[in-house]
Amino acid sequence: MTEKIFEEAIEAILKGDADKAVEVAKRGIGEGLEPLDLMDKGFIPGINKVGDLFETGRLFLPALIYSATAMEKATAIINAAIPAEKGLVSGKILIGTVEGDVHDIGKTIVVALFKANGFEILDLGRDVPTVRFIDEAEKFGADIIGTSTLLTTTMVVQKELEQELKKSGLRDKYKTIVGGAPVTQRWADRIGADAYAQDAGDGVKKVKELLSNK
Ligand code: B1M
Repeated sequence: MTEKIFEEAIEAILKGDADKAVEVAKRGIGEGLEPLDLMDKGFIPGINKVGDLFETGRLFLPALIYSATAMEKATAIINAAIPAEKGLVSGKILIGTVEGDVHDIGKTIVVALFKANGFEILDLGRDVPTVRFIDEAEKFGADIIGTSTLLTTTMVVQKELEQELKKSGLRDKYKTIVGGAPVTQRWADRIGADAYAQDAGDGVKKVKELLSNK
């Protein structure tokens, strides 16, 4: 039963069928599935398959866009259903996808889970210039600046943020966390970020650690 709904989610994303993706997301939540389970075992494997087909030239940009739209709509339903956690920790997190990159599906899942854990979030969206991360962090009074990137070509912008923070004498004022499919712990260490998270759940764990060491 549960396996079937995961398969339906995968298929809806592969077909780029937004109506079906929305219907499956609503049905799954309605049947009491854990929102993040439905995401991790259904919709994410679906969009990953789409990415693989795109990379190997078996699926083209228009189809990728249909699948992405279906994924965005399903993600909005799932994010809204993530339950608030108990034992909340306080902290202000500024987050966005770096300049040059419009991928934001994963980042919005991270934002939803951060919110569910009681953090105060300012989401700057996608394609965010480095200088804006810093200006907004100052205005918001952020504790943590989080950046997401999905393109190997824009990973360097995460490094640019570290450099700009240092240049402006603000590096010690904030903790930084980096994420996104091509990002690794090794990359985080190399650029001097304070933390790396591989998914939304890991992100919550890492920001809690960062805040307790602040
Ligand atoms: Co694009 N795309 N895309 N794409 N796309 C990738 C990333 C790609 C790997 C596909 C491929 O070729 N296999 C490839 C990049 C190759 C590379 O860099 N080496 C690629 C490309 C090439 C492109 C374009 C250049 C295509 C073109 O125009 N020719 C273009 C880029 C435009 C630009 O940004 N300037 C493009 C466009 C698009 C769409 C707009 C169609 C759409 C995005 C829609 C949107 O985001 N609103 C899209 C999509 C959907 C994908 C794939 C298929 C799926 C991405 C996704 O949503 N994954 C992707 C292939 C792939 O990644 N398998 C691909 C699901 C999501 C839940 O996972 O984002 O990894 P993810 O987030 C995870 C973790 O990474 C982590 O937690 C999340 C939840 O678990 N995480 C964080 C993420 N951010 C975090 C931040 C944190 C902590 C954890 O703290 C701050």
